[in-house]
Parts: sequence; C-alpha cells; structure tokens
Amino acid sequence: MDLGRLRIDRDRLWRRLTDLGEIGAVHGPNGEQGCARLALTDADRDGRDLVVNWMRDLGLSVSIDAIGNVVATRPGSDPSAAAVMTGSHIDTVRTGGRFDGNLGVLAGLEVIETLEQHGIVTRRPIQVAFFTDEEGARFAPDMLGSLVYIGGLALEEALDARAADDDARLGDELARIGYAGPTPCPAAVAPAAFVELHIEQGPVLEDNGITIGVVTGVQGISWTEFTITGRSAHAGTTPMRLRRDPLVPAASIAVEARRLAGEMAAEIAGEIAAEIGGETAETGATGSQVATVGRFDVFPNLVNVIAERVTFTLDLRNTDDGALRRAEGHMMRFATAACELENCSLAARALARFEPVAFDDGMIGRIERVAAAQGNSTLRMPSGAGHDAQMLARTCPTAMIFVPSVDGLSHNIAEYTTPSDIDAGANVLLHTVLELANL
Ligand code: HGY
Ligand code: MN
Ligand code: MN
Repeated sequence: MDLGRLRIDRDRLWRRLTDLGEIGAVHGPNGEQGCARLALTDADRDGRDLVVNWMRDLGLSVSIDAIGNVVATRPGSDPSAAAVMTGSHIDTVRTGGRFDGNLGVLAGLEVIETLEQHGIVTRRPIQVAFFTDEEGARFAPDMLGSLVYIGGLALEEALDARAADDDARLGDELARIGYAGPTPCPAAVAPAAFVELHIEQGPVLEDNGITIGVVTGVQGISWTEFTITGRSAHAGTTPMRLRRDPLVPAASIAVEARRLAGEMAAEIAGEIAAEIGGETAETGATGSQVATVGRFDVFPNLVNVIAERVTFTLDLRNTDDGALRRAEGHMMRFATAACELENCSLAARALARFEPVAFDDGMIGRIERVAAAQGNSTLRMPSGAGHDAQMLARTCPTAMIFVPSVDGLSHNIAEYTTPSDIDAGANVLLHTVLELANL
C-alpha cells in the first residue's frame, strides 16, 4: 500500500476515549462530562487496568516499573534498535476532562493498532507509555512518574511523597492499587525519540484557526506551598487591633500574584509572537507570566473563628526563567512583609520547580513537515502546561503535537476537542512515529 495514505481509525480511537472517560466520570449541570481520576486512587487503578488490558489485547509486552509507569512495546525487525516512544498520562485532576493526557496514550495505542492491522513492520520497536502522577495535583511535583523514569527524582524520594488531600504515602497507594511494578527505574535504556500528542489546553490554536500546534518547548514551572500561622480567636469579641489573622496576608498574596502577572504579561506578551503564514500573532496565555493560587485551606475554617492557619499554593510560570525567578523573588518578599504586618509566621515549601524546556529542532521540523503534508495548518508555539515530554526531552530527541481545545478550556469537566481535530492529531502522530521507527 501507499504508506503515505495510511490513516488511523478515528471511530475506534473515539470509542476508546469515551470508554476510558466513563471511569471516574463526573457530570455537569449542562451535560458536560469530565473525569476525576486523581493519581493512585481507585479510579486511577480502574483506568490503568482498562488501558493495560487494551495493550495486552494488542499482543504488546507490558512492563510496569517501580513507580507505576506502564510501557507497552511492539517489537521491530531490529531488536537491538532503541524504541520510538509515544504516550502521556491517564491520571486527571479532580475536575478533569476526557482528553488531557488520555488522548496521547490512546492515540499511541491507535497508531500501533493501525500498523498491526496493515501488517506494517518497522525497524525500531514502538512503545506507548503512560506515566504515573503527571498532574501532581495529589502528589507533587507534577510529571512525577516521568521524572523518576529519566532519573530526575530518586525513586525512594518519590515513594515517600505525601498526598495533599489525606497525607497518604505515594508508595503505599501505589502498592494498594497494585501498580508497584517489578521493572527498575530510572529506565535502563533511553528511547531513540519521544513524541507526545496532547490537547493544547489553552486558546491559541482555536483563536488563530489552526489545527496542529508544533510545540517548541514547555514554559518554566514554580509551585510553592505557603503556610501562614496567626492566632485563632473569637470573631466577635477580639478587637481588630489585637488580631493576628492569617487570612489577611494570604488573601493579599493571592491578589498581589494576580497583579504581578498582569504587569509582567504586558511586558512579555509583546516579545513572544508566533509565525502564521508570514504574519505574526500574540501567543497570549502561553507566552507570558501566569500566576495561580489554586489550593487554599483554612483552619479551623469556621464562621465565627479568626483562622489559626492558612495553607495555600502559588503556581508561577513563564517561558523566560529569568523573569520567573524575578517573580518568585518578588512574591517571597511580598509574602514576608505581609505576614510581618499581621504578626503572623510564614513557612514556604517548594513543591515543584522546572526550568523552561526547548524541544529538539529536528523533531519540531519533522512534526511540522508531516502535519503540513497532510494538509493541516500549523503553528509553532510553547506549551503553557507541563507535560511528560519535558522530562523525556532530557534523555532523547523529543517534541509534541497539539490539537485545539474548544474555548481554550482544560482542567474543567467541559474540556472538549472535536473528533476531526483528534483525527488530524492522531494521523500526524502516526506518520511521525512511522518515520522515526524506520530511521
Ligand atoms: O500542571 C500542569 O501543567 C500539568 O497539567 N501537570
Ligand atoms: Mn496533561
Ligand atoms: Mn493536566
């Protein structure tokens, strides 16, 4: 057959996305359906079991490593050749969608099934993987499993990570769900190349009417957990002058983070632009400073008690590491001053810190060429979100393929990408992997 005309089976891929989406399904008031499969919960286990069964049904050899990463391998004609790897994650945030991460894993499986179906043998083995705890929402840092996989975080340290919600130990939860695997990590052999298909999770592709994002890298990520301690007291009897209320500095820090991001975004947005047919356009949210206070826990959290303690997280990101460090320094100084003003104590704990990552130029060019050859519009752009690819990039030539997110929405149960855009992305993945596997 004319390999150039080979295409995936879009209905089969959509069915798998739908089936996996039923595990941990959450429904919204207007018919939205998303996923709640926080890492190493029962729902995560059930999702893992379903995907592993699909992998085994395809006759793939499946390895599970000591941090729970799952890698399925389709042999090539040259067993001595390093594999081409694709994949992503299947854990989600608590209000996640059916496509974040899941698409990259199931499209990888679809690529393999398409090759099987047409009896196409590649020189290199092809692997599809899902990595443990990419979200980092329950166990920080994010991309934890792929970071251990490439040797960026010691296994024992990762196994001792504690859950933000119930303080459970990661290693205990991994054993409880039956995914503390026998394969050692870090991985003994690096892939020849890694390519990940993922939804953009932002508005840039949709705003510009582009089908395929050719991802040039990932912006820097800084997560800090702040704990501010004051003194709990009676809301009615305690004069304002005697209060040591941790809510006050905590709230002012959240407002300052928002102000700072706006100020820095205005500075940076003008410098980051993407080529669209010779025109340039702002890349918006993926090219400038962003700041988020996502988790905010008050103790004792009662209507008539001045809080004793507030614990919250600050997520800062920027494509420029110097700017990110400036933002981190500013926020730490601001937090210290705000707590002193209210006579509260401040403790800060780093949850994640990843520098910006640049993907491989050859891989970027290959994806761009494959996508254009299939008639897609393309845009080179950085990723606003973190991805397992940013960890694999430390060990092998790596890049990513983005498809549009409707309304730029993700980490929201209404997350959606159209079947035609999913089909386009999976076919770009198919031919990128096919080319790489025959190099
Ligand atoms: O936080 C992130 O960017 C990713 O969703 N883990
Ligand atoms: Mn993701
Ligand atoms: Mn995510």
